[in-house]
Amino acid sequence: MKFEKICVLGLGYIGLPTASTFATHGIKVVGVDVNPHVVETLRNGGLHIHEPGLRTLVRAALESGNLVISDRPEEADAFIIAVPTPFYHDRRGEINGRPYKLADMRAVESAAHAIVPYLRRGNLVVLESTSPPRTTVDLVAPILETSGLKAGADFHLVYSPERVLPGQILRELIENARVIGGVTPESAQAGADLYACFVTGEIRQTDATTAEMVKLMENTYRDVNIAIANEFARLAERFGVDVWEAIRLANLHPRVSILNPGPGVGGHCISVDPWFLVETAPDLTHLIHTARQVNDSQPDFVVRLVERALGSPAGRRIAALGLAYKPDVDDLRESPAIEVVLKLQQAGAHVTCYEPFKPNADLPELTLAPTLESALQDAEALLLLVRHTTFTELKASQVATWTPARLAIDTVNGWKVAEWQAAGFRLFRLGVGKLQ
Ligand code: SAJ
Repeated sequence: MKFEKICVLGLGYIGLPTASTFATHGIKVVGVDVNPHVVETLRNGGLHIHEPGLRTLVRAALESGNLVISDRPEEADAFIIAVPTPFYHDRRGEINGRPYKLADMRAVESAAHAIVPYLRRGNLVVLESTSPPRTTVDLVAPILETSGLKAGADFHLVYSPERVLPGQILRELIENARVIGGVTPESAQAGADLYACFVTGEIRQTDATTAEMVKLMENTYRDVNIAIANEFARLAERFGVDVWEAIRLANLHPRVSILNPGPGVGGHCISVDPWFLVETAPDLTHLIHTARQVNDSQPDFVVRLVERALGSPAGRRIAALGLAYKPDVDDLRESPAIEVVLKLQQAGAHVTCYEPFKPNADLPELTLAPTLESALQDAEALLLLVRHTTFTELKASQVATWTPARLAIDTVNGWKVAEWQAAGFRLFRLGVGKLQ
């Protein structure tokens, strides 16, 4: 199938890079967002999100004339839905007394409804948003079929998950393998034809529900792997073992690859997607549910670590280093670091935070310092929460000149014990649990 014009609904972390990449590969793209601020910002040459290389890409797409920004769809050969699928904050399911989160699919529903007036025979519709299994066939197809056209017969319908890593989106969008799940083999072929326009990774065709499962399995596998690393960290502290050393040694085994413990799992993917499986089959997802609970409780574990290192946090002055959900990104969504800080504040600590990627973040509940030096100047203890390169490359001897603190609590194995000891610091590390 040939594509001259497509419409991308949702211009966030996935939709905007996707729309821009199609545009720079010669396809006319209408990028649609329902948020007037997003439309306005992009039309004025601005950017509402941060991702390395994105500014240049969006500019090239707009300047080529192939990308236009709009608040509503238009007739096109293909429609791509790339809207958020968060979970409800005010609604919960429950199984055997254990609560679980519920997916909020309203943005997908309204994007599908928005396509209906423009849907024509022979069109392709792609859902990219991470969704519970069967969403394409049970939720999206029936909405699109209110047009009078039948999915798989009159128009093609596929699910194709995005799998890009924040921080490396532009490269991974092109190079990663792409899974295309069609409601019919012909739909899958149409989807494969579309992405072949820029994807250099392998393109594999399957059915829509398998493609949905694949996406959820990938992120769930990672969540469970991190949960076991976090549980290993707790065990290591109990047994007087250094978990980082133990994991390094275990990973020498050719069939073992344990991920890293830390202050918890954040972001809008790994901490969200496993719930889509729990919600749709709560009776079959005991392990997945438990892994989520382990990772969600990790900020509490860090607070207890701080208490063991410092005594009661009440009245203590702590400098928290890093607020992003993971290293070397500016994204603060669902960040465990922020949760740790809020919990310490609730326990009475005075926490000054420094986030190098967003020193002026709009976080009214937190105290943010504009520079690292100012965050450290009155601190009694340093608390490393994110393994940003700027933090791991700090010279301990230099830090010692900026702060009266001589205690450093490291939750991400970012600092070398010998170097910090030589600079006069004692280190208290997560997964070790004693002064070093
Ligand atoms: N984390 C750990 N320990 C680790 C690795 C990560 O605690 O060893 C934490 C991070 O600090 C962060 C969270 O997990 O808080 C998630 O970070 P991440 O880098 O594992 O993943 P995301 O959420 O940035 O991106 C994931 C990726 N999925 C997989 O690697 C299977 C990405 O490819 C997906 O496209 C993305 O989710 C998504 O959009 O679904």
